[in-house]
Amino acid sequence: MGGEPGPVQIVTVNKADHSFSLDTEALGRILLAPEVRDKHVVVLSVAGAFRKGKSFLLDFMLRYMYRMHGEDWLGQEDDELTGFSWRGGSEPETTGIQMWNEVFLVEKSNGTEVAVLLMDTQGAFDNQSTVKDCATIFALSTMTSSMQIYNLSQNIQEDDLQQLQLFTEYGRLAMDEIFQKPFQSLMFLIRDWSFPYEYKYGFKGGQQFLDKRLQVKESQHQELQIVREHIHSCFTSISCFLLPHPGLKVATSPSFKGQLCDVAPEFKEGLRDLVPTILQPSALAEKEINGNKVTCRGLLEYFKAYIKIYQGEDLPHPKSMLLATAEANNLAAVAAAKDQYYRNMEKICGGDLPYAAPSSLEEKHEFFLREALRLFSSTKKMGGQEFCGRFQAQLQSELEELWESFSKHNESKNVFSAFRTPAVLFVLVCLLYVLSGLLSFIGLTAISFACDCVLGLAMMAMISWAFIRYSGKYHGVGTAIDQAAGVLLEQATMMLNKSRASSAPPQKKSN
Ligand SMILES: Nc1nc2c(ncn2[C@@H]2O[C@H](COP(=O)(O)OP(=O)(O)OP(=O)(O)O)[C@@H](O)[C@H]2O)c(=O)[nH]1
Ligand SMILES: [Mg+2]
Repeated sequence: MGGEPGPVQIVTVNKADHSFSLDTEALGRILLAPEVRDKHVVVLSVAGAFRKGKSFLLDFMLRYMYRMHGEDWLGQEDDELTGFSWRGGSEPETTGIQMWNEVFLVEKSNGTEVAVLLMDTQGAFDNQSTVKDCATIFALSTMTSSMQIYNLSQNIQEDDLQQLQLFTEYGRLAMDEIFQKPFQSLMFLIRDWSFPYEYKYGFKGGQQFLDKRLQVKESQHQELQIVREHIHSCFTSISCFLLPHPGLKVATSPSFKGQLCDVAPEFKEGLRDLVPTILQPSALAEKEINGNKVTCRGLLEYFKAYIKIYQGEDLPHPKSMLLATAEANNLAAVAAAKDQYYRNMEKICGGDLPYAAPSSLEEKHEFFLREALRLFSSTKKMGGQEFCGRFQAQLQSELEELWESFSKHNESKNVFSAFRTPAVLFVLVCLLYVLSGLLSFIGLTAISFACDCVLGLAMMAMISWAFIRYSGKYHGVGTAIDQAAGVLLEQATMMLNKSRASSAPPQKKSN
């Protein structure tokens, strides 16, 4: 592999436009090294809210991987803790997704060697990331890992489960072929567990606690049931570990560098239980996608494919709860108002009803439009004035569109307008016939012949028009004939109006 062991940034989040990029080359250097590329891969990832000790924990996992066979893998009392970068303070540290550049080859009890990768992720819900950023990081790391450690502080809150539901759903969207369950193992890791008298530290207490929290009961509200069922349906196995508080030095001291002497003994006990349980050879589960074990080489391809999906525009954008709810409220209000307008208009000029006078129809349209807008503004909606204003504008334009189609439909019911084209053509044929007769009578045979030709054309147009109306074919030609007849009629009425105006007696000028 070459180079110093250390974390490598494989996925970067662009702070300016919130886009994602995968460093294929860096990832390739890790995954395509000759000794590992064809080995089945085990990927452990830690994800969760920012500033909760994810990187800190991973560094103990690294210690275990490096000194697996040594008795005291946890290290010397005054060793500084190094590896994935971690620190105190309130500002976020890890960004995007990082991977340890050393792949650990571990022999399982059946003699096969697997490649173990450790992955650190950007903390969710910091002040710089959108919901989409957090969902993408979480989804990507869950999709590519064989064990996702969901790092939580103190308890499993309902909103933690809701976030998990949102993020896993976002992951599931990107995977098109899903047989069985889309993801593998999920481990809830509860930091600073403060109620060992209710549920003991470790896996056993964790499991009991988790069973209680994820229990689906008939008596529960459907919303709570759906979240739990969703989580159960996403992962093949779900576990939980309750980790004690590491002591005040770890949590609050700015000079703390990770020395074990400053770490509370029960936390160290917790690590001695947790880390080997998930990293010992027999516990390592290879990454599987659609039931097939994935090699390091394969994992690179999956990373490339998944990131491409998240870079594209096909997936819906996950939004904050308020924004999503406000949008749903407003859309529902738009739909209700539109529905009311539609039903009202249907009653006056719908499908089978006869032709209505355009002026009275327009009056009714204006009345119902006002009613619909009133319904929209009187419906209680979230999101504030400006946000709702956008939906009101959308409603208005949709109602205008509906009005246009209603008025066109009404127009088409007018018998006179339906027979306008053949009537115009028929009158034209008659006039030309008479004119041609007159012209040939006074000896202007050439002009009379021209008249006959136009007459022939008009007759052909008439026959074509009838055929098109009957067969429904050649729509374009039909429209052209209609338009030509329209123009003729317009010109003729204009000429008539003019001649009427010029023959009328001049009006008296008023003083
Ligand atoms: N209370 C408490 N603090 C811890 C625990 N483990 C580590 N810390 C402290 O939490 C702080 C943050 O640790 P990091 O490992 O950098 O946290 P992180 O979750 O990786 O943070 P981001 O990368 O910013 O998301 C450090 O000061 C650690 O000493 C723990 O179990 N409980
Ligand atoms: Mg971190």
